[in-house]
Amino acid sequence: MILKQFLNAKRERGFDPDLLELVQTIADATIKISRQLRVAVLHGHVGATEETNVQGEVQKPLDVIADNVFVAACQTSAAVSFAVSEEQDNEIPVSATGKYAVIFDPLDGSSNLDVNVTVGSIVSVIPAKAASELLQPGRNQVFAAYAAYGPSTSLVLTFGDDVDFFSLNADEEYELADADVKIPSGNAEFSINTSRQNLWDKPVQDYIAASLAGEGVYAKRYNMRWVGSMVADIHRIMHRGGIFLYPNDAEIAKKGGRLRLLYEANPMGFLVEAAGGGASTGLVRILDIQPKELHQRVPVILGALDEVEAVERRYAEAK
Ligand code: FBP
Ligand code: AFP
Repeated sequence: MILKQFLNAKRERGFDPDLLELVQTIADATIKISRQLRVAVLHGHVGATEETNVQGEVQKPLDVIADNVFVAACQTSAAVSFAVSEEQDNEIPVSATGKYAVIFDPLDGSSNLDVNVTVGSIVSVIPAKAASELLQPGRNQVFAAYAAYGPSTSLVLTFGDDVDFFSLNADEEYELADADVKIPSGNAEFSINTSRQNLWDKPVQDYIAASLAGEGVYAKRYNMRWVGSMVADIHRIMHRGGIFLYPNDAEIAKKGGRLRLLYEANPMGFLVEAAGGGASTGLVRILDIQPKELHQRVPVILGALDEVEAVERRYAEAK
């Protein structure tokens, strides 16, 4: 089944046709980005630009290209009220009659681009007609997705009910590869940047130490994986379980965390919860956080529910 047919079936089940059309537009934008990524080296689109974004991060040419693709896609849809991007300081007004805000990280993990390692796009859609409605808790999302640009291009999406995996076929159509995906339990594997170990909150240090000692949730010695692209790490966890952490630590605490709430933690949290997993800061459920600003950062702990709950228990015991 291709995406168009999948969305038609949703239409027959009463989903909002405007939202479904928007989802097709978002999917088409990710196909355009995957085409650009395929030839980026040949077109000299790797390396850095002279520009920095609102986060003070140096932009890669492909950050800018992917951002332009997403913004242009949003501008073709009358259903979109505002576009909010990691790469733009402020929201971009789109249509005065629009009813959905599209919030996105156009190219996640872009430090991987120069070395041809998986990167992604992350998208969140919330009902919002006015700029004053953009700061909503993640539980209000009506759609979230990521595209993983790796050996193949995957689109993983949810309307909050189930999670479905699509894969880009030879005709450049997204084809359903796996329906109603659930994060499996039992995979003794964690994903965390261990170079920050001395900085992590004590509950995270204790949790990882226990996992390495064979005293974690599954009582066996844990394996470690860190791609440096959240999309790639979460995509692996969606398939085979485990846990991803970008926790609070002594250095990033003053910023609130490393990853961004609106276009990284919320959409990934929405997908992971819909796949039966957990999404937490260690102290609170990510999807319940009331955002205060568009580019707010939060600690992020995502993955198999039993693992995420084990980290939360350590935070609760440390109080
Ligand atoms: P960007 O939004 O700047 O791409 O940063 C997000 C991210 O790349 C995540 O995808 C990834 O998990 C993390 O940063 C990697 O961080 P680190 O540089 O500490 O390995
Ligand atoms: P294979 O030969 O089974 O593919 O393993 C090689 C390899 O995946 C290599 O590419 C990695 O660096 C290494 O194994 C990872 O090993 P760990 O599973 O011990 O991290």
